Amino acid sequence: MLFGRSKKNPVKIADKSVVEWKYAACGYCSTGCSIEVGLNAEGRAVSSRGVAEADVNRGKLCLKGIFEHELFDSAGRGVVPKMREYWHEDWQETDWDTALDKVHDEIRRIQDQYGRDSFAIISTGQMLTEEFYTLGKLTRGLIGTNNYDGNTTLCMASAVSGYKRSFGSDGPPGCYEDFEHTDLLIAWGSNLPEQHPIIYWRMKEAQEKRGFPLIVVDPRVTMLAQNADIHLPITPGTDVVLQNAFMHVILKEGLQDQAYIDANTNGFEELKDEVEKYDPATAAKICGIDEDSIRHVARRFASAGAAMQIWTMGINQSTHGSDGVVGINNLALITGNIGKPGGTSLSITGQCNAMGTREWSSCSGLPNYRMLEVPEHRQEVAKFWNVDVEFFPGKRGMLQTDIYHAIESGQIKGLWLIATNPMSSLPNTARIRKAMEKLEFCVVQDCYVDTESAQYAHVYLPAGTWAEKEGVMTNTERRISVVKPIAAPPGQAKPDLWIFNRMAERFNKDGKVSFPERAPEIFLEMRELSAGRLADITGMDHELIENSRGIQWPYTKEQKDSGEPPPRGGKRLYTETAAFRYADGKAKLIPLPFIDNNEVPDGQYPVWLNTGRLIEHWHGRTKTGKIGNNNKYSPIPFIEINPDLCAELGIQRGEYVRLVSRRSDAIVMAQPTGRVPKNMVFLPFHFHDCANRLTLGLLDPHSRQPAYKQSAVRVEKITDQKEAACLSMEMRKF
Ligand SMILES: Nc1nc2c(c(=O)[nH]1)N[C@H]1C(S)=C(S)[C@@H](COP(=O)(O)OP(=O)(O)OC[C@H]3O[C@@H](n4cnc5c(=O)[nH]c(N)nc54)[C@H](O)[C@@H]3O)O[C@H]1N2
Ligand SMILES: Nc1nc2c(c(=O)[nH]1)N[C@H]1C(S)=C(S)[C@@H](COP(=O)(O)OP(=O)(O)OC[C@H]3O[C@@H](n4cnc5c(=O)[nH]c(N)nc54)[C@H](O)[C@@H]3O)O[C@H]1N2
Ligand code: SF4
Ligand SMILES: [Mo]
Repeated sequence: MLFGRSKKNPVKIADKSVVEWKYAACGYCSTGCSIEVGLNAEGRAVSSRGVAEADVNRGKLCLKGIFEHELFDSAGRGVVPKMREYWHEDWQETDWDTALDKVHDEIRRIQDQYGRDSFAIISTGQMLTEEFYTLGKLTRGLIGTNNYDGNTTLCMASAVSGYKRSFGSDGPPGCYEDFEHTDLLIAWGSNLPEQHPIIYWRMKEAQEKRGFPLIVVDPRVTMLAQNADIHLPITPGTDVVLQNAFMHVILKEGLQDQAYIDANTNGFEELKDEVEKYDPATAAKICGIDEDSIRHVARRFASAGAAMQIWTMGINQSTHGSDGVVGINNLALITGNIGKPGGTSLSITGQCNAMGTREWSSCSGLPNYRMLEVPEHRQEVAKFWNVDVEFFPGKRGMLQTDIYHAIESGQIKGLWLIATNPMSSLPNTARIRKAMEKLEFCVVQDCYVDTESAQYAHVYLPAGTWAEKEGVMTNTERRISVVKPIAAPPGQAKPDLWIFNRMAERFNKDGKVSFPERAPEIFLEMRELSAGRLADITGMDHELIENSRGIQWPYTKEQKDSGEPPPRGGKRLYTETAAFRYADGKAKLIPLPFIDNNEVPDGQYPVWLNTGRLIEHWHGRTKTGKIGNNNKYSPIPFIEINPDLCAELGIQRGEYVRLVSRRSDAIVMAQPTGRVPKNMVFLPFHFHDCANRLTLGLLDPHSRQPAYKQSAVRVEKITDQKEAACLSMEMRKF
């Protein structure tokens, strides 16, 4: 017998026989990495690699980007339009004209019968910006429903609302380069190494060079918390209390930047009165962080030369999500940490183009942060699009989470879902299921045909995805990158832009409104509309963006003409020279009284249910569930559970357990770990019909975003493990 390494085959890297590399930006998360996809002699995509000269990722990619080319021919892709009379019938294949005519006719039938707003449209953060802009023009300018929103309400709505309340406008003020200038970083509810691996790499590299302290606020010991100098394991849902306590210490000890406050903000006295109530001893009892740590972190934050805060869903997905964002902004403002290198409040965005939809989709208003409520904005856009200004609604309609309630109550009768899968991603899916069953007409436009939501559709439109399309995306730091077509959509599937343009023809019979066919032309149209706006892109075009491997907005014609190559665009907003977006140019300090309105653990449901993500999977796994190298890491729904709780309940590692909430139950595998405290389980929400059976999802009053991370459950031991394994198979789908 042969033993030892010398007898083993040497490791060989497979030769993929790449003959050509094609450029795109990654279509998963909002980091915005530049990718090159390798094609073999037959033109098949066989490999992906990071682009070395791209400023964002500098040659790196994470586990999702590296296998992204496998999406093109993955299982479950939709290849032909389908129709049926009732959602529970079998599908009939059809042609595009028939399917699109049906959608047009049903939209108009429902609007004629029940009123314009009885048909709702819900889109996404995962299309290209020109697609968002075109859908916005079609919806606001021709279809005319005001119940038009995106899945970003589940994701970034609290950040948007918090930025608007503090600064007078949405738009993240910082950039990744700030890591290279900061003296201290607080990360609130953000697991950067798993959810934004390349931003994490940028942060870690800067930290290794400069040695700034990293403070992580998260109830779990996440991968980021493991690497932190100080980990503050906060009681779920109480971040606002900790923020108020930090400010209490800063103001009591006179550590604020009074000159900055006086010159740039309103509302200081009101804020001071409110935070007076949050002395560390009182706050500690609510937020679970001891007094000394509160004092210590507050002092270090206020005395750092430049201090930076980032956050993600641990803040946004809460009943005080918008307040949590305002609290972060308050802290930044009272210490003068906005708009300066290393001093910023940077929301880490979620989906690849969640920013593009905020800027251009018209979901919350009109293009480029214009508002339906502002007469000049309405006039400008109506004239530009050649539509009647009175056709625009006077104010924003329902948000996604409210649209489902309106379907339940019969106010909304028809729904067009575009690149979002609410049956997997909305809270309390039993309620969503009932709503979907009530729809008179539902059309699902998705690159996969096997989504949970397509079960309830009357028409299915097969879409292209990612680099089967052409257009731009904006990342977390406002950097616009271009995606170029690398593969053709499979079968008869079509790019979303093509679908919107064909739909527009049906609503635009007299040709009054123009719908350019190609993304580079649409970009030029958007560019015109951006002149003088916050997201000014008048200096950009597709070619310049590609050659620069991404440009940050604002990047104006004047900047371009002044010609400093290569163009970098605007690194920061609200710098010394650029005012806040309120009329007087000042930011608002807003007092944040804390109201504890969450579902909290009790005798019957004694354990916090915290839900979130894993590095290898993407949301409902329509994509990563089909890619072996991603799916193999965690094909089975599982919970992180504390070993002490396992011991108390007699649960062994790898056994299936039942989680029960007031809504429903789910079968998951137990993975004991010290990452969660004894009174919490963490459940990744990637698995079919699993996490969101359990969640309550109370809504934030400002942003209407659900509190996905704070529900109460009970963990039950299961004696028949075989049956449990079969039940859990259902949740593994794909
Ligand atoms: N691999 C991968 N990457 C992704 C995604 C994906 O599906 N897979 N999705 C993308 C999208 S759309 C988004 S929005 C981002 C999300 O990125 P993240 O927000 O970083 O990810 P999550 O796991 O949802 O939640 C982050 C943390 O919030 C913590 N948390 C829970 N409750 C609280 C609380 O009350 N306070 C605080 N401070 N923290 C709390 C959780 O313990 C968790 O560790 O990731 C993006 N990147
Ligand atoms: N419990 C719990 N639930 C959550 C969260 C949580 O942390 N916990 N997080 C929430 C957050 S932050 C988010 S962002 C949402 C995400 O919620 P969803 O938007 O429902 O999630 P995805 O699974 O990414 O759905 C995107 C759909 O678009 C399709 N698609 C992808 N690319 C394209 C394309 O180019 N064109 C078309 N037409 N279709 C495409 C995909 O196949 C998929 O079906 O989930 C939310 N739900
Ligand atoms: S970090 Fe995000 S953008 Fe970069 S390769 Fe990974 S998934 Fe793609
Ligand atoms: Mo998200």
